[in-house]
Amino acid sequence: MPTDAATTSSTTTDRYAQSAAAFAKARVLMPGGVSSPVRAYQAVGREPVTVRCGKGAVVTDIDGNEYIDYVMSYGPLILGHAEETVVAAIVKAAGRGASFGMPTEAETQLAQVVVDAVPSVEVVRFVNSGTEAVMSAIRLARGATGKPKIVKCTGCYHGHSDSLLVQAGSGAMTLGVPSSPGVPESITSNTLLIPYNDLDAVRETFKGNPDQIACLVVEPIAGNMGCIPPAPPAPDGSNPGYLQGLRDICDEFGVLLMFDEVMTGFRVALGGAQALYGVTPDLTCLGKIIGGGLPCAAYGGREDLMRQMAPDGPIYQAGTLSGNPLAMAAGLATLDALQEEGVYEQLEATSAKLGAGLRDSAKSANVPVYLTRVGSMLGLFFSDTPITNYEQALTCRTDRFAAFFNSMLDNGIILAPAQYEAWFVSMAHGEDCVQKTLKAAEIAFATAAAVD
Ligand code: KE4
Repeated sequence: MPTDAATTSSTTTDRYAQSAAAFAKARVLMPGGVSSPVRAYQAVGREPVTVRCGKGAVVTDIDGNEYIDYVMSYGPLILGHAEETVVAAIVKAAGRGASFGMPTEAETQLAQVVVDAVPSVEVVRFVNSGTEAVMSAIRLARGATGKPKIVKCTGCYHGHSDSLLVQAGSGAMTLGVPSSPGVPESITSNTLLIPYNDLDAVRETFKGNPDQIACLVVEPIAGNMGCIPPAPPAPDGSNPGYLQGLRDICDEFGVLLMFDEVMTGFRVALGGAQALYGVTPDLTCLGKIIGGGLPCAAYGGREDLMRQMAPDGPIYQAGTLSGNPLAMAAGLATLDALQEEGVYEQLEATSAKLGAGLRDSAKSANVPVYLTRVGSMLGLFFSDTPITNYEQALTCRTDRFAAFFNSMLDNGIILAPAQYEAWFVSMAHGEDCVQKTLKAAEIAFATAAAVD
């Protein structure tokens, strides 16, 4: 288990010597030394650790430091690192061949699991990343409706395809490039932006663009500006809640509703956020967990829409490694495990204890935080006011987050290195992990509180 850095004798720089050397090499060969920007730790003012291995809830860096991990690869590893049944399934599949470019039964088996679990999905297509899933689903929505415009929420992140890299969350928000250079105005002019959790803005945008909008794409639980749940129904019934409100307004204006459940799919419930909140979109994008840590994502939904994808229909999308046997095997093993009795209850119990402990610890340290949680997805905002959208998220004390992050890392807890990411709890996180995390958090909140 993680060493308690507070008691280690070596200095922190010694503790990370191998990672520092490895990162220096990586930076020579790769932009920022990383394969995805957020991993470069620029938002927390230090160099990243380089990981050697992971097992269960713990990752070990190349200096031998162990960390309880709440990144969990940004969501896929809901069973924990190197889970035995997933590893065995991958090894067995690899022995039969890694890729064929021909149909395999594993694709049909995983498709059946997805169709059975996710309420909106009647037909599904596998791709290799969440970016690809959302990009393809947007093409389908535009092709099926003949309308050019799409609507997205500021702060939501739907991957890095051109149409969607507009006021995007996650790494784009962290690095201050929510709308990236290199994306032509001719493309982004068809992307309309609205604030998250604001139904009036949806209605106004739809009214202002009659018969122009193919779909509205949304993270049903925003997980890329921290974790921001959808606004609940008003107690007096005056407002049906954000997600049901989106469903109603999309129906009123004939706009397709697309849930990007790349992060929430199989995370917050077996059927994702749409099952949890009882709101069914027309199209759904999935990723992360359905690949069990290997590259796999999917888009699916109403059969009348999905049948318009080639080769059934004319809308084109393809991929050499789509539905590859290794990812199918890892995904099947993962989703099989998630169908066991009591899995989501265990995730809920562990996450609730962690969330309550963090809230209490921050209060004891007199550092204002706004903590959110939906199942095993948590958000910890360094803010003294509630955070319900992108504009509010931007007011967070990212300096205090950085201090908190660095103290947690030095004390054996590794988080996503950005205020605008979520925490992920897995089946491998037990009581011992929670207690060690809360012990480290006491120190980290005190450190954050000292940042004026
Ligand atoms: P990928 O292309 O990274 O597989 O998926 C893009 C994507 C789409 N939709 C949602 C809701 C997502 O959260 C993501 C990716 N999430 C980020 C984490 N916030 C990936 C981490 C990274 O980019 O390194």
